[in-house]
Amino acid sequence: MGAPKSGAEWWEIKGIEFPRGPSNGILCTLFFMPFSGRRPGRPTMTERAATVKRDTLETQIQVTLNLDGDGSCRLETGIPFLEHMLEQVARHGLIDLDISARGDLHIDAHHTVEDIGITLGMAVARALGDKKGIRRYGHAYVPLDEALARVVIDFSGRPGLEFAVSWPRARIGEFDVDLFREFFQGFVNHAQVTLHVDSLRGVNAHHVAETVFKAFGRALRMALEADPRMGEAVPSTKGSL
Ligand SMILES: [Mn+2]
Repeated sequence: MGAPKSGAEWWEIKGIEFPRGPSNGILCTLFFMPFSGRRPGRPTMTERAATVKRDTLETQIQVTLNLDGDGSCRLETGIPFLEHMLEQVARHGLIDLDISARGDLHIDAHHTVEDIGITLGMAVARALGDKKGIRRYGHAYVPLDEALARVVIDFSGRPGLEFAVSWPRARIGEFDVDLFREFFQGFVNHAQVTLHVDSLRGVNAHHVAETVFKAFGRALRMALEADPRMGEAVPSTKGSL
């Protein structure tokens, strides 16, 4: 791995190899990039960014993100509708997101969608670190015309998904809507969050999906932002999350 370069601010890059990852038989390599310096204008919270690379026989995925970004994103997944949804997470979560994914799309999009959720969850957990000074809880209601979704998230340290979305149709273009639950389950398991996703109404499946992902981005933003009154405290009476 590269050594830190000279200058007022630099990345410390540590490569950590895990021959066996959280799932059986996968090779999982993490490039963990905590930021050692302080950025002007952000005096209380160190930069929260991470790159995670996850390779299996089914998919090869790399996610780079910055939780304190401006919502810019670069997506290369081979699944256009999922990219449309991930753009919403970046834009409404104000998270910079760079995702490259290659998967066994000749079978179907299942492995690729699930594994992008897993790798995104890992990257968020890595970037977030010890959760000091964050709001921890986030929620959002987002409408799009007739559709309305509510997403509530807790960076609890425990994976839990409640997913109450009924789809007006089985596919959006080529995209199988069953895969959205797989995406969120993968994310939840690896970000270690409690996530409640409810579609409250909607007759257009594209609208339903878009409200869910926009609300997810908004809820993420609220939960991950600094709470000035929390200071350096971990938002739990246990003292850790
Ligand atoms: Mn749309």
